[in-house]
Amino acid sequence: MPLGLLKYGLSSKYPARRHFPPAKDLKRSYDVVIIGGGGHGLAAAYYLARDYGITNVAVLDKGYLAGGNTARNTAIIRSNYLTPEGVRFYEESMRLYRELSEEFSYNILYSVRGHFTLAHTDAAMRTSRWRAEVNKHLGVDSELIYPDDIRKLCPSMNLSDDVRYPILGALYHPPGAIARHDAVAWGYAAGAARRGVEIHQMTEVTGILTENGRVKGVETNRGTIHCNKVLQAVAGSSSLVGKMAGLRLPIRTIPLQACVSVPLKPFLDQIVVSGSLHVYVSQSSRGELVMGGSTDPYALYSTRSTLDFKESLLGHMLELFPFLGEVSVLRQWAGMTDMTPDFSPVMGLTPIENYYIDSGWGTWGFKATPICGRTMADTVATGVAPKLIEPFRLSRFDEFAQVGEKGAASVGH
Ligand code: PYC
Repeated sequence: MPLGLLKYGLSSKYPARRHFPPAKDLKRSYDVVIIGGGGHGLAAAYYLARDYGITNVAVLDKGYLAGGNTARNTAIIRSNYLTPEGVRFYEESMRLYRELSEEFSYNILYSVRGHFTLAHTDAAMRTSRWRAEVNKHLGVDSELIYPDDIRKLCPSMNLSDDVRYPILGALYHPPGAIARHDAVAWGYAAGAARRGVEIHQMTEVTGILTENGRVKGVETNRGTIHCNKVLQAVAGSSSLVGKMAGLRLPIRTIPLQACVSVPLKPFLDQIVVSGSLHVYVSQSSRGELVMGGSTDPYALYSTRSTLDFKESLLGHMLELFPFLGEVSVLRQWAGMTDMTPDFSPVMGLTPIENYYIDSGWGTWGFKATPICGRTMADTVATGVAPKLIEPFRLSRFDEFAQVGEKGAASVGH
């Protein structure tokens, strides 16, 4: 061990820098309780403190900070959605993402890569063209390109016709990016904590207290907390927590698995998605291939890894990159995705007064982190959902006003 490091470790003059203040005792009341210490909950706490000066806030998490879907996603950021509502929303999220490293003074490793959604069928070409037109109309950089263009941008991809599903074209989205997911959560957590927000890990909400249709507090494994307002931001457990408040949400929870390879020399700049082959992949700055495919074929509250998933994903990976045959998988894991019938989130007010919801993130919650934080903070502070998230209101399912976004999924379903 280098002597300097040893001296640093043993010296009381150079205490290690803390990212977060030490945990405080849980108080008996707060202005706002946020259930869920993942990216979305932490971002909402950050913007509540920064933009509204609301700092008497407790963020509660039943596990450790950002250890749920924030830790388990594949960190893809894009705004090439299908519906105008989705495109506007994710485009604003990307704008905020680009400023985050500077805003936090903390590098979130935002890396612009370009994003391909490959089309292997005429139907997929039609959807790509449709998405490209909606994107361009709203100022988002996206276009339909053909195999010769793909070859120039990504020479390592197998574009031969001699495969099961030849590539006919792709929706190309140059601003598509990746970022370090835990740095995003830590940046928000540190910024919120610095402003006075309390973050309580290992604090599980076991009940929601309501009176006359209004939220009054939460029960936890560490006692009762009274509060004026509650925001639920618990991807993977939305229906379970919603049920404690008496809400029946239109959500099914389905596992989504992913894996990484051992580190390889850089060969893949872009993010590549193929709906027909059930693959998405990018190469991290460490050289690992970060890969995923389809959701599991059943609803389940589980984060187990399966051989089925790995076998089918890697078979499909080899169709795109046959030279990877000898590469080993380093890690595999799963998250739980809360799917809505229209593949759009559920955000905003609920029938319970002062109880707000950020849920239904399905397979695309990470890229929405900054804009969810901003808009949910606005909603909690003012009691009114901003226009940008109006289309995602819970009541749309009673009003036949769904926002059908399945055509923009990267993940097979
Ligand atoms: O929405 O881009 C996406 C995505 C990729 C992997 C999971 N979701």
